[in-house]
Amino acid sequence: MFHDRARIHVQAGRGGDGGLSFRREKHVPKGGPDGGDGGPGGDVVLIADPDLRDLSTFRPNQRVKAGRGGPGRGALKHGATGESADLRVPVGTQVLDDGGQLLADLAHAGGRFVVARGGVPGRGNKRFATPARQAPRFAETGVPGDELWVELRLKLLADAALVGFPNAGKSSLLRRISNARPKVADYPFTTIAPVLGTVESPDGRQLTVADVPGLIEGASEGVGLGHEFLAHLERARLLLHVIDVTEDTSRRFAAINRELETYGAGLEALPQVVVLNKIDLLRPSPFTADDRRIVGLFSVSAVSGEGIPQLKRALFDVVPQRSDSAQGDSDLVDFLVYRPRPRRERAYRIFRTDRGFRIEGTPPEDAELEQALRAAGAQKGAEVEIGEETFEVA
Ligand SMILES: Nc1nc2c(ncn2[C@@H]2O[C@H](COP(=O)(O)OP(=O)(O)OP(=O)(O)O)[C@@H](O)[C@H]2O)c(=O)[nH]1
Ligand SMILES: [Mg+2]
Repeated sequence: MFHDRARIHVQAGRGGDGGLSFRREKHVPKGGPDGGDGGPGGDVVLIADPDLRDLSTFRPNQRVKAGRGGPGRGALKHGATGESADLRVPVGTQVLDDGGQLLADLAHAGGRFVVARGGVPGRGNKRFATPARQAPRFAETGVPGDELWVELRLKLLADAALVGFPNAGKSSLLRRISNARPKVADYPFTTIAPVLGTVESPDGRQLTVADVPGLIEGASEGVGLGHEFLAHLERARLLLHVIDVTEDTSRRFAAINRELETYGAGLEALPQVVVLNKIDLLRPSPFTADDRRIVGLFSVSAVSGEGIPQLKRALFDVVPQRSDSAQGDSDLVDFLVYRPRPRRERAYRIFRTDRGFRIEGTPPEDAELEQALRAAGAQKGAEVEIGEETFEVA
C-alpha cells in the first residue's frame, strides 16, 4: 500500500515552571531568591527525509507529543529544554491545518518545519526581585505548547510525469531511461503506486520522472484507479504522454487529455511530449494532433531500445526550468511556509505562590481558566488570587 495522506495530532511540550526557592546559607535563616527559570517546551518538527517513499510510518490519527520543559530549581538552576519530537516525512509532503490551509511544503530533502512550538517557560522567583520586593514568594508557571491536528499530504516532486492508458508501456519506458525498476507486465494496472526514477544526461544533469498508475476513460467518475493518483502530477512541469502504436493513437491521446481536463488543477495546461511506443510491433502511421501543448513527438520501442537515446536527450531540452528562482537560489529554500502561525500569546500568566496560584493580566473565561490552572498543576481546593480576589479551584 502506498500512503499519501496521514492525519496526526501534534502537541508541543509545555514550558517548565519557574523555580520558587531561597538561598540557604549556614547562618542566614532565609537568603535571597534563587529560583531559576524553567526550560522551554520541546517542539514537534517535521523533517523531509529523502529515504522515505510515503507516509506509511504514521498510524491513522496518531498522536505525537514533544517533551515538557524541566522546572527551574534553586541555586539559579534553569530547567532543561523539553525533548523535541522529530517526525520524518517524505520529500514533497505538504502540511495542512484542520481548515485545509497549507502551512508548509517540505519540498527539499532536509527541510524542517516546526509544526507545533514548545511552550514558553516560566520565570523563577529570582527574576521578580526588586528593591521594594526582595523576597518574591512566587514564580511563573510554564505555558502549554501548541496543539493541533494536521493533515500530511504527499505530492511527489518530479520534473516530468508519465501518463497514458494501462499497458501503454509507461513503466517499461521508465526502466529504459532511468534508474527505477517498476514492475512491468502484460496486464492493465500493473503499476498501482507512484514510482520515481532519476534520468541522467551524459554531462551529469538529472531529471526526476514519475510513473503513476494508468488512466482510463471514466477515471473522473472513479473508473479504474480513478483520479486518485493525479495529484502526484500537479507538481510536474511536463507530461510524457505514452501511447501504444498498435491502438487507435489519436483517439487514445484525446481520451487521456479529456481526463486531465476533467481533473484540472493545471494538468490540462502542462506541456506534453508524445511518445508513440511499441514501434517494434507496428510502424506508426503519421500522428497528427493540432494541440499547442505538444512540445515533442517521438517514436520508440521500450523493448528494443529504438528511439530511446533521442527521447532521453530531448527531455533535458524540453523540460522547463524551475521558475521559482524568484526566491533566490531555490535550492536554498528548505521549505515554503504559506501561513506562518502567530505564536499563541496569552493575555495572562499564572504564578505559583507559596499559598497557591496567582493570575496576572486579563484572565480568560472561567472554563478556560480552570483548565489552564489544572494544566499548571492546581488541584481541587487550591487557592487562586486574581487582583484583590481569592477563590478556590472547584
Ligand atoms: N513489443 C513491445 N512491448 C512492449 C513495449 N513496451 C512495453 N511493452 C509491453 O507492454 C506491456 C505493458 O508494459 P508496462 O510497461 O507494464 O505498461 P504500463 O503502461 O506501465 O502499464 P500499467 O502499469 O498497467 O499502467 C508489457 O507486457 C511490456 O512488456 C514495446 O516497446 N514493445
Ligand atoms: Mg506500469
